[in-house]
Amino acid sequence: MNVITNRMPAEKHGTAGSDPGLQLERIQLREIELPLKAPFETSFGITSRRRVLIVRIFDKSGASGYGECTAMEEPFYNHETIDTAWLAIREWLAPRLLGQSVERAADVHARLATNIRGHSMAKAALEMGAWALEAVQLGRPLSRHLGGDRPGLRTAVPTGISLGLQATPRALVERAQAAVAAGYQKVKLKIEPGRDVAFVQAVREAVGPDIELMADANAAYSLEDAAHHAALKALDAFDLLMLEQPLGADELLGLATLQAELKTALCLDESITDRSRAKAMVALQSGRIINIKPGRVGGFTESLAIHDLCAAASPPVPVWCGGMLESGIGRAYNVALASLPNFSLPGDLSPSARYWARDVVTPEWTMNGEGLVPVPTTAPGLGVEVDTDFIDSITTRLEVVSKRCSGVAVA
Ligand code: OSB
Ligand code: MG
Repeated sequence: MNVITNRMPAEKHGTAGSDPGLQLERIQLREIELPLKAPFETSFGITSRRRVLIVRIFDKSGASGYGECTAMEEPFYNHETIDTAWLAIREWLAPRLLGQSVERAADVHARLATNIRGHSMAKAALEMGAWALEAVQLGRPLSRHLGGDRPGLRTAVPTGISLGLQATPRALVERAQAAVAAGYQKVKLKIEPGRDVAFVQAVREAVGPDIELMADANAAYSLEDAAHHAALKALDAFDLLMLEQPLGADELLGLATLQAELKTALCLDESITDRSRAKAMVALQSGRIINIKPGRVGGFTESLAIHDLCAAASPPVPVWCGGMLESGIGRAYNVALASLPNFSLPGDLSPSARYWARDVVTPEWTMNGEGLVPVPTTAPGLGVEVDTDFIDSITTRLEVVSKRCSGVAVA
């Protein structure tokens, strides 16, 4: 059997008495099960309950930061799953951090990315947990720790809603009207071949021309299929704010062809796996807007890089923060990220009550009648408390990886 010793990034040697860094000691992995209030259907499948991987990173003093892995149960949105993420964290990623001299949360991405390919959602769970822990150590709210001294940080973030596929245009229209009445600033409609033009048309006619409407195909169309191509072109008539990920994640050239044919801006989600893909989108004109999901791109450091390169592009590329049906823990990261200034379009940041009978944080995430979600700007760390009794009661798997050894416990 060949055993390859993986090269780790070079250690940074501080001088005696210098900053001791994060001092990461122990990582707890926990799987919880949360039933959705209503099933959520996209072109790749139906989700009725979430199995969510929550990580908790402890430092030497016992302070901790939570992180949420956005990988789903099956490799339908992307190739990762909760189980591949669990394996990657335990076997390859946690050993890169525990007992190692990690100075800053901003260094964690490079430490996890060097010579370990892929597994971005697994990396992101740890990386964002490290940012949260560092925010706790410094006594700062996560959003302000992340935003630093950038001008224009938001105190509330505008949100839209992502509506799953429905059986009939009528059912979709009812949900869209309810969303508009609730104050959501944008309505996103999931589409797939066969449930597209008539559905979008019905909603546009029902809500009128002033509502920000968009569609998300989750990569379900191919330009090689004439009927698909015709449907995508027909969507151009409905004055959509954007059309999200019509083609496959790797189809940057096909997306550029399609973008040249449409008035509607294309927005990329699955395609943007890191900053180099964002640069390629801009250079190839494969889209004009980016949905940043910090989990998909490996965490906050990469999200900040994409945010900044989009702001510096000419013309600037607007970005917004997507969602992955996160629990209230993951939502804290998305809300903090969306408080950055170039998040100029409403995100998919619905309040807790849209997804869950009971969320895992207190207070739960709320939205006001203008579609605004308040950003916690005073309490250190996430700005919400994790309801530990509740997450204990819905935990189905627990494992601790520590500096010296790893142990398994089943709740
Ligand atoms: O493509 O944006 C997507 C949910 C799961 C997987 C992919 C997507 C979505 C959503 C839901 O659209 C957004 C939300 O969390 O409300
Ligand atoms: Mg999407």
